[in-house]
Formats: sequence, structure tokens, C-alpha cells
Amino acid sequence: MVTPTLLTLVLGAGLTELSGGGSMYVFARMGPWSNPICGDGQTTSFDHHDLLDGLDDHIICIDGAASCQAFAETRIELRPDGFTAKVNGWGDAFGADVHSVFSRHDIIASMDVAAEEDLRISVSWFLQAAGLGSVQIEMHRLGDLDGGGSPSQPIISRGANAYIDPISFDGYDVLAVPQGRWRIKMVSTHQAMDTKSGFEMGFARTTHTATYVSTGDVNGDGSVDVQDLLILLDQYGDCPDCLADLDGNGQVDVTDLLQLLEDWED
Ligand SMILES: [Ca+2]
Ligand SMILES: [Ca+2]
Repeated sequence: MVTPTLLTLVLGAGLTELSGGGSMYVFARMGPWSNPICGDGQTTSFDHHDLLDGLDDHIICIDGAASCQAFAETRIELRPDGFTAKVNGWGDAFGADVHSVFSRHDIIASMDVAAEEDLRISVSWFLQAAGLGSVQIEMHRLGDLDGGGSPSQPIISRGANAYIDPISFDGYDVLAVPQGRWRIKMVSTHQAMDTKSGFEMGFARTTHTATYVSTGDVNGDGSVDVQDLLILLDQYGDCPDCLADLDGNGQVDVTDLLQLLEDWED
């Protein structure tokens, strides 16, 4: 096994993987519990190498016009220019003349990563759920690279718990990722059944795509220019959680301005 320290030296800047893994479950069944017409379930446990490559599973059960299926996939891809965290699961259950048709998926995926230096990321994201579907994602700091220090509040924490009607959110964030150890965790689940109207289909998914940007890139659009300077001037002063508070000390001040100027691009 390659040690985390060696791994980060090999891979260079940006987030590098330390450890992680999770499990994935897909299940589809029709007919009586005691004697199903067809049905199967499958659990896959995985480590962080599998998660980096991405993995998926699908199970389907068909009997005449009745069918049910469950699908699950997840990946946390670390790239030189950023990372993508994705979890996606869905399923359906259509009974036709068959009673007790059911499908389900569950995914829990988690990866600990190291930020060797202070990073800034722009994140495009969406999150969707429907039927009896639920999805969550969180990214929070565990502490210092050497294992000390205290954890911090999550910089990403969102989820959706659907009840029949589809829920959909999307957005764009610019976030500071201070040096340290971080955990990205995702959970997705659905249950579909033919016995209750509105529950015949379900899904639960999110994708967060992050790109590394310069520390001085206030609005995270990939360049450090007058737009960033204007935002900084507008937010100058006490301004917790402001984009232009580049060092996260709760104030937009000369330190942030100097950082912006240091990263200024023609
Ligand atoms: Ca900018
Ligand atoms: Ca500041």
C-alpha cells in the first residue's frame, strides 16, 4: 500500500486521496416475500481506489408486463484541474398483474483527501430526488495534514428528501479549501413500489464539479481581473462569509487586496 505522504508527493498539488470507500446495494423483487416470482439483491463494498475509478451496478426483474429495477453508480474523480463527486441511483416498480413489486438502491460513499496547500474552488452542482428518494452530500475539514487540529464546519452540506414530487436544485459556489485533511461523503437511496401511487419510480442523485482557481479569483470565473477587484471593494470591511474574504478571517481588508493583486492577470 502506498502511504498517503508518498501519494501526495507523486501526484502534486490539488486534492489527493488518502483513504475511503463505501457500499452499494441494488435490489429488485416481485411477488410474495415467501415465494417471489423473481428477485435478487446485490451488495458491493468498495475502497477508495474503486471510488476513484467509478463503479455502478444494475439489477432488473421482469415477468410479462411487470418489471422492476434498481441502478446505482458513484465516483469521486480527482483531476489535476479539480474534482467531481457524483452519486446517482434510481429505480422503478411496475406491477401490471403482479402484486408486491419493489425496488431499492442504497449508496454510501466517502473519501478522505489531503489539501497540501490552501485551495480555492469554483463548484457547479445539481441535486435531484423524486418518489421516495433521498440524497445528501457533505464536504468538511477533518483537521491538519499531520492528523492534529480540529475539524471545521462543512463547506458543502446539502440534501433532498423527496416525497413523490421531484425536487431539483442547482447552483454555483466559490469556496476556500484551507490546507488540511478533508472528507467528501455522499449518500443516496430510493425505494419504489407499485402499491402506492407516486412511488412507482424514484431517483436520488447529485453531481458536484469543482475547478481549482487562483486564491485571488474572488468570483471564481478563472481569471483575476477588474471584476474581482470591484467585488472586493464592494465588500470591503467586516464581511463574514463574503467571497472577497480570501483568507477567511471575517474581514475584507488589505490582506485580501494584496492577495488579489499578487494573482492579478493581464
Ligand atoms: Ca475572477
Ligand atoms: Ca480577509
